[in-house]
Amino acid sequence: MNKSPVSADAIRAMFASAMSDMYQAEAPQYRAMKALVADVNRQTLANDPQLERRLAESGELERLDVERHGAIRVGTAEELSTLRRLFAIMGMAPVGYYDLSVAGIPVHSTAFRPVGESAMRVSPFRIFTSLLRLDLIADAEAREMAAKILAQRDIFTPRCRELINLFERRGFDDEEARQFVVEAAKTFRWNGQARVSSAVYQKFYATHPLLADIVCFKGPHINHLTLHALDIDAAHHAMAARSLSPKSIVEGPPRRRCPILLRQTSFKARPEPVEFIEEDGRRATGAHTARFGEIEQRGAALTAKGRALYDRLLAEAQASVPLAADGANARAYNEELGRRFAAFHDDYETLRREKLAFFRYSADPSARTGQPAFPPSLDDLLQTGALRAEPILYEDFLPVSAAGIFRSNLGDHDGEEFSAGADRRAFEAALGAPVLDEITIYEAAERRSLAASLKALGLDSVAAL
Ligand code: OOG
Ligand code: NI
Repeated sequence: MNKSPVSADAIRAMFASAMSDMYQAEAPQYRAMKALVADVNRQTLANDPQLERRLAESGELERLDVERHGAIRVGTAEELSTLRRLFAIMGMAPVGYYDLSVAGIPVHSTAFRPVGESAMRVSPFRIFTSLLRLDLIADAEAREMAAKILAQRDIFTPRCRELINLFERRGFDDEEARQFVVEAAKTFRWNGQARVSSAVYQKFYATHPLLADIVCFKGPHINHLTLHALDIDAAHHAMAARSLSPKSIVEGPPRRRCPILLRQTSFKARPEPVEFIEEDGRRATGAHTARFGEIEQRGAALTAKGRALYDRLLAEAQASVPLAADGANARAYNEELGRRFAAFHDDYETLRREKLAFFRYSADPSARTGQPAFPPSLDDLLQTGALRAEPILYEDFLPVSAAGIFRSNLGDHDGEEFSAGADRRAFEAALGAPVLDEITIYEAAERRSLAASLKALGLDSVAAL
């Protein structure tokens, strides 16, 4: 019996807030970015009273400043599966499988996130979680050393493990829920004391910078938190103006009237002091570059058909104007992206009709005038205003964008080509559970909203669905 008087959603909200406080204290750059994003959001609202009204009505205004996601990277199956149990307590389930090997990054990932509109409204916090793929590391010596070092660490506090077990047996009381949030957050804190010598760090770093980041420390430090920018292009410019050294581009689709999927950008990680334990027991100081801050802006979730079109247009833009490593041709890239995406309809009605995006339907029974045809078609009902369709927001991630975010924080390491491809089965075996399929979630939300709306209108089905 779960005796928890504290809901999973409430625990997640507390956890998100604890992570925000912790990261702001640890990373002053992030604190500066948070202030900047709040400024730019305020400015955007001041210029657009209609937007402000809409956000106020939906309750979105009050939570504008809360973090939307964070990211961590772990080294072993045991770490990943324990995280699954930890995040389940906060109502976060693994959604999506992201293969980053195609971009020369030796990890695969999922996002632990709330599922369902009301959960999302209470707290939209997600954790993008990557698992190291030692099978992609060619250097056998580095691979074996990494496996050995990882096997010797426990990233969770003993109390955190106790609380996870306790919750699974009988749920939490208020005090236990509060303690759990504190202990869970400790898993992701920064620890500048490496567990290895500078020579070992260097060896891993030369093999792949991510290997050094994942293996050399006591735990999977949170590497960024992400805020919602109402106008991501404005916030991106403002970062540069306040010398937060942003990435050269905003990842994802171009700016549009009807936003789709996810646009995101970040300021780049800076070197931070760390301490190594040398072979002779002495301490040596060095630096490690890992932690940054990110902003995001979300749009409509796409159907498989819409997503295929998105993937194709993006790949075409990237092939015809490859972005230089230093971003010097960012303007040309953005222009090309805009040109390519002219082929992606930019009005919701066409996106809906062409089944490129998912929509949430709602009913207004008072708007049903007459009955032109029976059963009426979906279009009839939308035209009379008896039905309304709003795009469903995309709550997941994009592997190409994620790779771009990873890459901007890996120094000048050249991405290599891995011959082995995605390995979802191995990821799920490590996780100890299947990942949920995001398209299925959006499809179900659309179908449920339509069924409920038709019921409210006294119709069982509509013609020509
Ligand atoms: C994760 C990068 C991916 C996103 O927003 O796409 C990500 C990482 O650097 O560990 O967070
Ligand atoms: Ni991110």
